[in-house]
Amino acid sequence: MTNKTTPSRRKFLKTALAGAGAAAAVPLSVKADEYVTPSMTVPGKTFTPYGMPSGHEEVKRLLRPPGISPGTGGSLSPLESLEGMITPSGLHFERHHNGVPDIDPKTHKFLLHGLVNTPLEFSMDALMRYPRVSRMHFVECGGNSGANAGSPTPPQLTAGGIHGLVSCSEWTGVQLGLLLDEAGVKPEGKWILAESADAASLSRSVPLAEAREQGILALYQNGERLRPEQGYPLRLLMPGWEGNLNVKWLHRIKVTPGPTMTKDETSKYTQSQKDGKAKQFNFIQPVKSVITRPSGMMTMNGPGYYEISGIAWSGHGKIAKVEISMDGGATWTNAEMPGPVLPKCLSRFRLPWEWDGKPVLLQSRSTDEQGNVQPTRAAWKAPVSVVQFYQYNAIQTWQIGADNTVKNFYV
Ligand SMILES: Nc1nc2c(c(=O)[nH]1)N[C@H]1C(S)=C(S)[C@@H](COP(=O)(O)O)O[C@H]1N2
Ligand SMILES: [Mo]
Repeated sequence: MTNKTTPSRRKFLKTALAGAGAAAAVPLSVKADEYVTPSMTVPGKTFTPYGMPSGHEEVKRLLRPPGISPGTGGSLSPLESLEGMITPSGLHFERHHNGVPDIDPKTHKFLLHGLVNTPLEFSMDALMRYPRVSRMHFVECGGNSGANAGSPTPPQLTAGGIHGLVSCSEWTGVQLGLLLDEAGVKPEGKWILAESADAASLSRSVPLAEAREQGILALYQNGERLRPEQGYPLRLLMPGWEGNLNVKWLHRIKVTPGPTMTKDETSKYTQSQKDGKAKQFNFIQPVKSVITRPSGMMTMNGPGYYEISGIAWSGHGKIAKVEISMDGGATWTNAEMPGPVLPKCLSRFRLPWEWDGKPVLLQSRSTDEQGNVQPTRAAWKAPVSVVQFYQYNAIQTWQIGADNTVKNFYV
């Protein structure tokens, strides 16, 4: 990892941290050479076959109330409590349309058929013998941040409570193109249909060219086999594409002449416009960012030094820059991107900040390598119907009050 700490940042930190009351540390109060902590006086615990977080930590996913059936709904990643760019597997957000199936990898089959020369059937053991690739990518639900789009007044929730339907993992699997080539796609084959083995039988259409180039049949997540919640034992990963078409518990791909027009791409995941028409197949998750620290529902510790930090991402590629505003978008400063900054991956940004205790409207605005810029809420809402909330990527404002509160705010 590169550390691009600039001279100006070092100077800022030196000044900020040297100022009386600015640093968080207190003067040494014990004799350091003689200081014995309680943990030094008793033997430690023994070993466990599978590790868990410290019992002192209580970082959890936020469960959304179930919908029409118990397994319908989701859980959100606690973005405000996480650091870096990778989401721990146990805190990856979940979105299930009919619960988490229990699938035995010994009997699960992946079928590749339709407009191919040789329809193929793969056991999981067979798939495990193919060459693999590892990539770090986010998955974001098309409905993420929808509360900010739909609610006329800003919902008072945490950063994760509003924006937590995004997570990022290292995914390892087999490139879909390899298997499509093995089956031999017929010239009439222009799209694929990917279908799942859960009770929702979720299925989505993807254009063949992109599926072949970008699609990964993911077997591993953060170094271990996929979590059941993320699609064990097999998931289609379309990096940067709308969460919904990253089909979990994948059991077949059919090569088709055109889109199949499934329920998930006709009645849902479309974008209704002001004129009453709906845009279909909005595949790519747009450029976005959110400051996770400080963020909604947090309490400031009064004036002094803070590090502003958050995550930025785009389905179109790498993040080029993130700007920070303290005055609701009137003026902007570039945040630091210490890296790594990878395509279609969460990227961490940081900015050292000395808060004078006065009210602030804190915002981040990201730009991706294709020049897409995060819009204001008003600009995002202008072309779409009032009920539209999919792929909401407007700038998030946190209102910091002189009373130390941090609130969700619309400018
Ligand atoms: N089989 C199946 N695949 C699915 C879903 C589902 O309910 N069933 N949900 C989709 C939706 S809407 C999203 S946003 C992502 C969520 O992935 P995650 O639960 O791993 O975070 O999976 C997609 N793939
Ligand atoms: Mo989703």
